[in-house]
Amino acid sequence: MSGMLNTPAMKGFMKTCKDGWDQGWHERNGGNLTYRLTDADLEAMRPFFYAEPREWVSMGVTGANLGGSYFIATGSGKYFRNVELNPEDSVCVVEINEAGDSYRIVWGLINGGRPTSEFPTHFMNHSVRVSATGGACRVIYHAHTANVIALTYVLPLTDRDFTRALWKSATECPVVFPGGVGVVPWMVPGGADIALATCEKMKKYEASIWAQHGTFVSGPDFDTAFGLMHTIEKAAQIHVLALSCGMGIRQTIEDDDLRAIAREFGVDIREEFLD
Ligand code: 2HA
Ligand code: ZN
Repeated sequence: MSGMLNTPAMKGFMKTCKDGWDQGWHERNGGNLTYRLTDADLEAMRPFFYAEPREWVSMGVTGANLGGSYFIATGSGKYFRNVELNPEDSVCVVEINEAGDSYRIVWGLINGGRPTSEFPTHFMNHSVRVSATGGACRVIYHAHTANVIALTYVLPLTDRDFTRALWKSATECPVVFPGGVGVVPWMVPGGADIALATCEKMKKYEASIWAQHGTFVSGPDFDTAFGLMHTIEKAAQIHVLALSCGMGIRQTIEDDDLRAIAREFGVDIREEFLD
């Protein structure tokens, strides 16, 4: 087991869970994380897979471009707090069948259980992001970010309104997410509807806000995905703090300032969101 836990992918996965817990984003069993293995990850991990994988489980969704891939996933009902303390009980590695419509557990969840309740959502969004990024996307991360959630009670629930509020809340934001963020209206978690609605947004954006629920981000590696989550949540916190002063917004980063940042840093800011 210790060999498995020393593989770079598993170390990165456990660190990300701990970092998210330390941020206060994962009360109880809140949030979920999945990572698509590289060939090198698979080679390093395969010796530790169980001799007998569990049975195939149909996902009810298909990601043809992910047939034959492997993921590390947090377990349904498992706590981020416990991932580092008891990884073999808290997370699993799953193999996807060639058709891309079923998984089976090849390691982890030793006391039983299934991958995260949001696994179909993660899986479909991996499929979308793998297409959108030419194969670069490997991480999908969902967290219960309090300040982002708070803003979904007071800002209009549009991609444009949220993106502009976040971009203008901290100077680095347009550099970190020049493409902006999508907003998914309140929906029942864990179901096909929220999966499909999120996929529509993630065709266009690296990150989406789930109204009254949290944030959903993607990225090529753990640091980039976590950094995106952290940057969005910190921007939301600054906006909440500024509004909480109760004196309105007196001055902000203007649209031409955003254009100037994008020019200076060589990023392609989503011009349709600028006035
Ligand atoms: O409990 O966060 O969205 C896991 C979740 C579901
Ligand atoms: Zn959630």
